Amino acid sequence: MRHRVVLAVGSNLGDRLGTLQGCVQAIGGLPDTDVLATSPVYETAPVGGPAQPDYLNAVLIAATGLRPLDLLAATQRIEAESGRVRAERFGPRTLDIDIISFAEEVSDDPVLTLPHPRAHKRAFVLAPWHDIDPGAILPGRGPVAGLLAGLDRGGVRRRPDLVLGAATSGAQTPEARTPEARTPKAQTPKAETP
Ligand code: A4P
Ligand code: MG
Repeated sequence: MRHRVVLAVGSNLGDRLGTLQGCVQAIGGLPDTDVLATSPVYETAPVGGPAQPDYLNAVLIAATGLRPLDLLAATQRIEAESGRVRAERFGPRTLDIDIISFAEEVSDDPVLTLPHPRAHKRAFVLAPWHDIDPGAILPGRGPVAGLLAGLDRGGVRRRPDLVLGAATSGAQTPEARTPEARTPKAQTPKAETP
């Protein structure tokens, strides 16, 4: 059985857009997993932590047959493969993947807290999520539209010039063409099984 999951991705080091595009490909390449939608890309002022560069943030909606902890392990492996070093909590990173929601699950397990314990107060998560699913509900918190209406959206700017493809061979954008850009693996779209 497959579950609908919402993932928030962020990067504020290196080739940010190329890393996020590689992440979309890697999530779509996980066993029994398809990326159903990728949000617009936002450039966002860092929240918390030390002084650090602005982030690119986006949200993915996926369907997966993986169990929650197996999905977490897989996303942490993808983070590590992006060159992420866990130096400092809330510090700069090449790639952060947060599991915002996993079906309707609610859990206060610190290893995997569901929904993500800070998602409801983060415009850099809720704005891109709302773009691709205006009727979304954050389990235990309510409609994303209502949560977003109560937040300050300053410092969260849409970047229409930066586009993530769900299943393409790479985004053709100035940032993706920088020398450090990686060429994401092409992904063959898979039909979703009921
Ligand atoms: N963990 C528990 N629940 C979850 C979940 N739902 N999804 C545990 C993912 N991980 C979860 O995470 C620490 C531990 O959280 C993991 O071992 C996992 O078992 P981490 O990724 O190693 O460390 P972190 O990211 O520094 O800490 P944390 O608490 O995940 O930070 P956040 O909440 O992810 O915040 N500002 C802007 N503008 N954009 C950003 O993307 N991101 C952060 C990081 C701070 N400021 C930001 C942004
Ligand atoms: Mg994190």
